[in-house]
Amino acid sequence: MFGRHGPDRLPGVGGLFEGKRGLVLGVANKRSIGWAIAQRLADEGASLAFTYQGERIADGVRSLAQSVGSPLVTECDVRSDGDVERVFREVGGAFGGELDLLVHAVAYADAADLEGRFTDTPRDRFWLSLDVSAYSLVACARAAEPLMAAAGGGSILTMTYLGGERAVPHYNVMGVAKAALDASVRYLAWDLGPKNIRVNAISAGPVRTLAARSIPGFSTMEAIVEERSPLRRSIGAEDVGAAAAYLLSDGAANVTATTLYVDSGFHAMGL
Ligand code: 0WE
Repeated sequence: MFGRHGPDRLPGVGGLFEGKRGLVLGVANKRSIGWAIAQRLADEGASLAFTYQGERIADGVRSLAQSVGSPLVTECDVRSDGDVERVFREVGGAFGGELDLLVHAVAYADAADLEGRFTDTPRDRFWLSLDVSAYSLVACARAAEPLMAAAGGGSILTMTYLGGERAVPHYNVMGVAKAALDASVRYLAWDLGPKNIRVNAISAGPVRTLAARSIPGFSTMEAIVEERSPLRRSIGAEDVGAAAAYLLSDGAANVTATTLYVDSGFHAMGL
């Protein structure tokens, strides 16, 4: 049998991530970028734990996780230090005290703040967005460090967006959160490098996730990428999955503190 990513493998034989253990945060449904990354890793033999936020999506995430033979699915509200610490204790328990891969695909801003003027962002919702979208990477990296050190090293990957470097209309507070996230990637890479833990980001162009479809003007953004990017095409979650597999693999052994653009080249254009 041949799937999209080549021949199916016998369990335990020959994949790029055979014997690797990973944790994926930020899967909400089958269209999530986190899920596209997870599928790719699982196809190549990784054993993956998952977290979800809120009972509303628990059943959906459990059934996705089950389809790739996950040993652990647990709730995590990344705003809670207690939750993050418990989750990494559970992960350590499931994986013999070691962890190789961490995928952080988490972000949140109040929908109201992705529409109007950035100027109007209230203080509480500004900090909520930075807490969930940026600080959560720091909290997870800190909790992952001993598990990855025990494994002899590891690879951490987060998702960012061009709106953290340039003003993208309506991206607003999420842009500020991504700027903090991008800087966090560099400082975490410096701190964790001596333990052979790499920290990188993928900057994806607009991907048609469920969250994205609720954003007014999303189709217009896709059309702009299709017209003005060097490759003249929009981005699929599977494109992000493939790039993620590279950054998480030993093929990227000397790649850290960097951002890989998966955006059809859009970021390089001036107009
Ligand atoms: O990072 C993102 C969006 C992440 C996101 C999406 C939502 C929708 C539902 C964060 N919070 C929420 N909150 C919700 O209530 N992207 C890179 C996709 C995106 O979102 C935009 C974009 C692009 C691109 C919003 C405005 C303008 C451009």
